[in-house]
Amino acid sequence: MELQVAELKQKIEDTLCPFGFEVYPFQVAWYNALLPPAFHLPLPGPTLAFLVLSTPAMFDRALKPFLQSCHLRPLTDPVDQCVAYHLGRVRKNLPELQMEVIADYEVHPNRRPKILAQTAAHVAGAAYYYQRKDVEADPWGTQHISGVCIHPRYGGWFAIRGVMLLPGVEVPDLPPTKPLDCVPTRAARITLLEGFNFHWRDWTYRDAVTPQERYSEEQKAYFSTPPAQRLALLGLAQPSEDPSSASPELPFTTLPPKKPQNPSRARGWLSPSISPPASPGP
Ligand code: B12
Repeated sequence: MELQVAELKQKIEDTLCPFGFEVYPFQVAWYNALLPPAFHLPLPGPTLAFLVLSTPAMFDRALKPFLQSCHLRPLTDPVDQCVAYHLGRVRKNLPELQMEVIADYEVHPNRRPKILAQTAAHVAGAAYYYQRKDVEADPWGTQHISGVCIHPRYGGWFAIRGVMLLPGVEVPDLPPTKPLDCVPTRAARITLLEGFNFHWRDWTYRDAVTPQERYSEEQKAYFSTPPAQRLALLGLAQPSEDPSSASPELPFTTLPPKKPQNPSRARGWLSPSISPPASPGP
């Protein structure tokens, strides 16, 4: 890996890894090469970017302490605020760099996602993105089948939180890292995609590989609980709506929309026949 990238990666990891995040460098060109122009990131191809994901440890190491702190604002999702807070720390620790962060939930006015998180995770080598086209002679006819990323150590027990773009930092010689194909057989890919699309609430698709760590029962309960009752589940009170208690501005390109936040916040531009899940999970 280029020295400059290795140094930057180390600095970002020092800031984020203790809180249950992982980061993976990639070139904007690798991402843009797989997507139609409407999804392109408008930066020169060799621009350095980092994919950020959260592991099961994020819940105890980052989210719970964050919820207990005074940073929480009403109306916006606590997990999104927590991630924003930690990415803001990266920005503070690297003041000399221009940095643009795009979170997984950010959408354009037409509701199209600003970043295709799974494609980014795949090109960054973080987690293999299994799609319908990775199954030969698939059995699903005209059904819509969404793809799913599987992490070699956490299976499906992780979430992609966004990308950090470093405009002006160009790394044309960064070698691409292939994601590990940890679900190599047709049968296992069918089970995985059916689990993700039709039974995701039972969590089983996340065990497509035996994970090093899963979400705790408490974490699963948190994400299975409707957003309005989640803080009570952890024995915490809702934050006051007094604007003076607000945390600093989130460091994203746009502020997150008003809640409830779930993947359906970004689905409006897709086929309206896909019904959103009742409760978002990570
Ligand atoms: C909209 C959305 C939904 C919608 C629609 C789902 C869909 N994929 O169509 C709904 C509400 C149904 C949904 C549900 C869920 N979601 Co959702 N959702 C999203 C969201 C916000 C955008 C996905 C999207 O619109 N993609 C657009 C389509 C067109 O992209 P695409 O299918 O990948 O197509 C592109 C690729 O094929 C690429 N391409 C072409 N050739 C090639 C070749 C290669 C090699 C590669 C890599 C790419 C590539 O080009 C295509 C575009 O032209 C993402 C977060 C994000 N910002 O990406 C989360 C996300 C996909 N959801 C996620 C999850 C976990 C879920 C749920 C389990 C609920 C939950 N949160 O617990 C359920 C699962 C049910 C289901 N059917 O998907 C996770 C998936 C994590 C993972 N391990 O993959 C994501 C990444 C959120 C996150 N922060 O981690 N979701």
